[in-house]
Amino acid sequence: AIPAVSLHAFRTAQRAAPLSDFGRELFMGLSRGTRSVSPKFFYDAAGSQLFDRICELPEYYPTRTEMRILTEHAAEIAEQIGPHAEVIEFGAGSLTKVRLLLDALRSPRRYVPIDISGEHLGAAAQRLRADYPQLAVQPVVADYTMPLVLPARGEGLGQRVGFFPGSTLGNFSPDEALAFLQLAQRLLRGGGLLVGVDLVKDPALLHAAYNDSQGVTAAFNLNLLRRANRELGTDFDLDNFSHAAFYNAPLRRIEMHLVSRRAQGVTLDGQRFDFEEGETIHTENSHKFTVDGLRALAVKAGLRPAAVWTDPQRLFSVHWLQS
Ligand code: AVI
Repeated sequence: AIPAVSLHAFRTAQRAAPLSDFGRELFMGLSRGTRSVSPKFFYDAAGSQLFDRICELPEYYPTRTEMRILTEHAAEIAEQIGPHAEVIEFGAGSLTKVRLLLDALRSPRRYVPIDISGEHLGAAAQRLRADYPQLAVQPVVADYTMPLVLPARGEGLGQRVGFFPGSTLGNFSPDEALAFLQLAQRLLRGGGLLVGVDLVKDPALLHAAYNDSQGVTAAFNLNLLRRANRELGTDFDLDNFSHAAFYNAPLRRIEMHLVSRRAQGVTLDGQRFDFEEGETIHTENSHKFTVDGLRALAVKAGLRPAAVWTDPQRLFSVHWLQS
């Protein structure tokens, strides 16, 4: 058992400890008139598991649809990319998706997953090495929205291919999306970017995808408060906030919010933040694109749209943008 005195010292030290990135960003986000926090903080261990469950939900069509596109058009994608490719994945998310790409390509030589979490990366790399013994797997721990250094090119490598599936691009603001594409353009010169983005569609389908009947998306959204309570010592009462997701048609995006169900106060780092009933914390934007809109954005970033694949219902799109 921990003696009471050291427990007290631990708590005091914890209170005095400087806030983490999450703490700082939440503090600033709660201090603004319109309260918000970046969706990047959804993905602690529990949040990542909830996101994996979202991808399996009957209403959440993007994952399934993108995987079908990658499978059905594997030969054409491989044709565009050519042999001996070097695949750079932005965010070491779904090994399932990169496997589809690696299986489609002719003798890919190197796979470089970039992710901010080294822990996640190491395990992912190990599993892939076991299954693709001919592939050099060289993870890079970095924030891929910042300029970064990739392993030197070396002999015998084909095109350098960026892989950015899942419509993660849609979680950026339009300015951030452009900045990311510009960064990718510089990094991938002589090769290209294979990017998957969700398409504008019947709002009812979008609404269902972000308000699933099992409540997994609601749990994913609320987990942000659970994480804050655990990591930052906040006192959010999870029963007093609810999940809200709706399509903002003029801005072509799903917005996710956490809505205060009544007037209440929450404390972070010694500061009290008051909420009125109905006041929200804006937790995510998920932008939806048209095929032409994405291609125009790519051109603005200096990329050349070379091919696009969609499903028959045009729910989702995968673009090959040459650099
Ligand atoms: C990761 N990202 C593309 C997902 C999306 O659809 O915007 C995150 C998500 N949010 C709610 N459901 C899924």
